[in-house]
Amino acid sequence: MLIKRLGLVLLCLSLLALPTPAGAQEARLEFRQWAISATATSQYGESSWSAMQAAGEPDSFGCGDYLTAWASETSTGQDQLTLMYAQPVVPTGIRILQTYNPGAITGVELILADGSGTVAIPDSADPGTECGEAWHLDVPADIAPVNGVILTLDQTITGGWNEIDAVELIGTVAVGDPVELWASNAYATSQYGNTSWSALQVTGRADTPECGDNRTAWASESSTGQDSLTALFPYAVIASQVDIYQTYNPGAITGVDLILLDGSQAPLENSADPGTECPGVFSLNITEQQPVIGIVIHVDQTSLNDWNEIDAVKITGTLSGEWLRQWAATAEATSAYGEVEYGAMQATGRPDATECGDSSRAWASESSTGQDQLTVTFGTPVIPAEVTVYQTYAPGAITGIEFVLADGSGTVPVPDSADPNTDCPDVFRLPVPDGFAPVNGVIISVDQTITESWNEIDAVELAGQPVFE
Ligand SMILES: [Ca+2]
Ligand SMILES: [Ca+2]
Ligand SMILES: [Ca+2]
Repeated sequence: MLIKRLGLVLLCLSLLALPTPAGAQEARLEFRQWAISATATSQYGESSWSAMQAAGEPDSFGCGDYLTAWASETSTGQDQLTLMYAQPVVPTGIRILQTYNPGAITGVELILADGSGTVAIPDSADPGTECGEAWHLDVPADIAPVNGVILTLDQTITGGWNEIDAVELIGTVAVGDPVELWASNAYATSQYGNTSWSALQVTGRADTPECGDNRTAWASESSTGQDSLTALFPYAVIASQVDIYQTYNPGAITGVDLILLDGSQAPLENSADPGTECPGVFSLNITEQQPVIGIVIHVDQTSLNDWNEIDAVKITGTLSGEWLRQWAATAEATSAYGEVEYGAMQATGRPDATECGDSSRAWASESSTGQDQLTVTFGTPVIPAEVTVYQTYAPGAITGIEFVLADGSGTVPVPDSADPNTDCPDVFRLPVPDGFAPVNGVIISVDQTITESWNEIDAVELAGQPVFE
């Protein structure tokens, strides 16, 4: 017995002493982000068409001269647009959204996060992107972490303003790396509206700079409500701090729970708001060294008699690598009502048609009584734990959900995955039983002879344990 134990100890010691095997990759996860700031050698306006219009998520849909995109001072300018990002990543790609006269970008550079300079991407002139479409530029492997992108434009080529709406930096972050994450999904026991003041207003970066009643923050249905707001993060984090951005009547938060990997909730001690300024950030330190996937904020507005509005939630810590949630990256369908509007691609990305109603930003099939399938795929394969389908018109037609196996070997149905709910809008949350192999796609079957109307789908989210290559 003693010899066996000694052997085990020796084995452990020798394992510790072993160098990392050649070719072994550290566990890395894809990380996508929009710029947090932007500057340019010139801009058409201080606010409209300014460089900052190229920061943040896309907000100029289609092709045209939009004041929500950056434009240089002159239509034939030779200019540079520089975008900065919060999270340093090992880059894998850049997505550039141009809304007017594409064709002037002559080169793209990346800014190294350690401040040591820039790296030019070879062959990075615009290959001829259609106006209003995204240009995905692959980045050579083995570039050090970057946190900025520089676009060089020569608009003597286009003879017109090459307007840029948004630039997404795609890269990877290693498990154990420090991260700051904003909530990527949220729901609440009640909300004042389906779009304005909805729980989804808590997702993304803080965007409500002033104290006041603002539709870009979550508010409960009643000004005296006792409610809880659940904010979910895109990755599991070994958290050190949670920040709750409050923009109206702080003081109603009675407690905060952490959501752990198994979905259980752990109350944080001393997590009632002691009195944050308005606007203000209520920061909570976290000492538990375990992965956190979300938080639940409890508010009691009875004594306040007014809405305690919450704008955003941020978590700080290190990437744990045990959980992620992601919106669909690509989509196709057996039919669609339009190629772009109502097209399958309208079901990708985060929800953007949250009001109940017929929206061209959601997928709709060709016929209102069609039996159709929508197939969406995701960037990172996961062992699935939860699927969420955002429906914005005539819910009730989803008859079942299947997974697409990541190894390409086929599809597997999810048991009891019909959504007979006809509330509109409907967020269909489907917990997935254990035991599935890694998946990277979801197939949603609809039978609209049930609803006799278009069961429009705005967004699809897949959550689970990521699988590393
Ligand atoms: Ca923009
Ligand atoms: Ca907000
Ligand atoms: Ca959509």
